[in-house]
Amino acid sequence: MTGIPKTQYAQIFEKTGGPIQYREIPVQAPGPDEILVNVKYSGVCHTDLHAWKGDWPLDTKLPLVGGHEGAGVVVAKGDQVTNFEIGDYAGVKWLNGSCLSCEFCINGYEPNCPHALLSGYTVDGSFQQYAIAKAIHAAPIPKGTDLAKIAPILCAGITVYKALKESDAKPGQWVAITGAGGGLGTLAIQYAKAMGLRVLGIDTGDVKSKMTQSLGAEVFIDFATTPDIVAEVIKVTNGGPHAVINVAVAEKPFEMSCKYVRPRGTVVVVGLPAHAYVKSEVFSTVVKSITIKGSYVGNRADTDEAIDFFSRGLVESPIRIVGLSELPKVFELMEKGEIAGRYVLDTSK
Ligand code: 8ID
Ligand code: ZN
Repeated sequence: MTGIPKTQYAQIFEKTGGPIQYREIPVQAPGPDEILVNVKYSGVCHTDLHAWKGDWPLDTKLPLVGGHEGAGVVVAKGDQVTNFEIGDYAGVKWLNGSCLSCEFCINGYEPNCPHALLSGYTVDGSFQQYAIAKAIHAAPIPKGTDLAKIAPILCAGITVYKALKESDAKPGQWVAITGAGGGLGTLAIQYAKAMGLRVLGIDTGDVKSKMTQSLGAEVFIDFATTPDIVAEVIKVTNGGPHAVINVAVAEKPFEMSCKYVRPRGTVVVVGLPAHAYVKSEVFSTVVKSITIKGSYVGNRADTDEAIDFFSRGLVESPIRIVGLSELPKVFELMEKGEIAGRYVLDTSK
C-alpha cells in the first residue's frame, strides 16, 4: 500500500447517541476480496442519523464510522479482486457485502441476505478518508464522473429507483412522494419523471415547495398547512395516485397513503421512522385491493441502472457540500427537517 497514509480523518462515535468525534484513526488494509477506497465525498443519509440515535431494532457496531454514500478512488485491493483496478472510481454503498450464495442472493435479493454487511452500520462506512468495501458489491462509477454529485445516488438514488420499480406504476400514471423535499424525495421525483410518471410531492415549506416543483413535481402539497391531506391528494390526482413512495421520516404519512392511494394501487414503504407501524383499515384495503410493500435499497443491477440514469443526465441530487468535520451540524439540521435535498461531505476538509 505505497502512498497510502497510516492514519486518516474520520467521524467516529463510541456510544449510541454519544459524542461524534472528528479525529485521526488508522487506515485499514483491505482483505483478499476487498477494495480500499479513498473516499472523496460522502452523502449524509437520514439512515446515518437513525444509526447514531439507535432508532432501530438492530444494533450497530461500536465504535462506528457511519456513512454509506461514499464516492472515491480505489487505492488498494485484495488479491482475489478482479472487477476493480487501482485508480478506478468506486462507490461505497449501504450494502457493503452479502454472502452471494443464499436463496436471496441467488435470486437477486441481495439486500435481504441474512449475512449482509451494512456500511456505516455493521461495518465502518464512508465518513472517513479511506473506507473498505467488498469488491463484488462496491458500485462501479464511470471515470470522469463528478464524485460529489454522484455520492447521493449510491443510497438515495438506488433506493428510490428500486422503490419506483417495485411500485409497478406505468408511464402516465400518478405517483405521490411523501418526504419529497428530502434526500431521497428529491431524487425520487426525478427518477419518476424520467420513467414517465406524473409526480405529486408532499412535504413542507416554501424552499421544498419550490425545489420539488423545479425538479418536476406537477403538484406540491404542504403537509403542515393542508387541512385535509387525503381529500386534497385524491382531488388533484383525480381519484388517488396509482402509487405512493413513502420516504418521509414520520409515521402518519404511511397511514394516510393507504387512505388516498387509488384502488388497485401500491403503497411502497421506504422511510424508516423509529418505532413506526403502517396502519391500513382492513375493509378498504380489501375493497380497494391495494398493495402495501416494503422496499429496501437495491441489488447490483439496480445500482448500475440507477447510476446510468445519473450518467445520462436524467437525475441530479440538489447537493450542498460541506467539510467532513461538519457532520454534527448536518445531523442537527436533518433532525429539524431543515435540509432540502442532500448534504455531501468533502473528506479533505
Ligand atoms: O432502503 C430503504 N428503505 C432506505 C434507504 C435509504 C433511506 C430507507 N431510507 C430511509 C431513511 O432511513 C429515512 O428514514 O428513508 C428515510 C428518508 O431518508 P432521507 O431522504 O435521507 O431523509 P431527509 O432528507 O431527512 O428527508 C425526509 C423528509 O421527510 C419530510 C421532511 O420534511 C424531509 O424533507 N417529512 C417529515 I420528517 N414528515 C413528513 C410528513 N408528515 C414529511 N413529508 C411529508 N409528510
Ligand atoms: Zn441511506
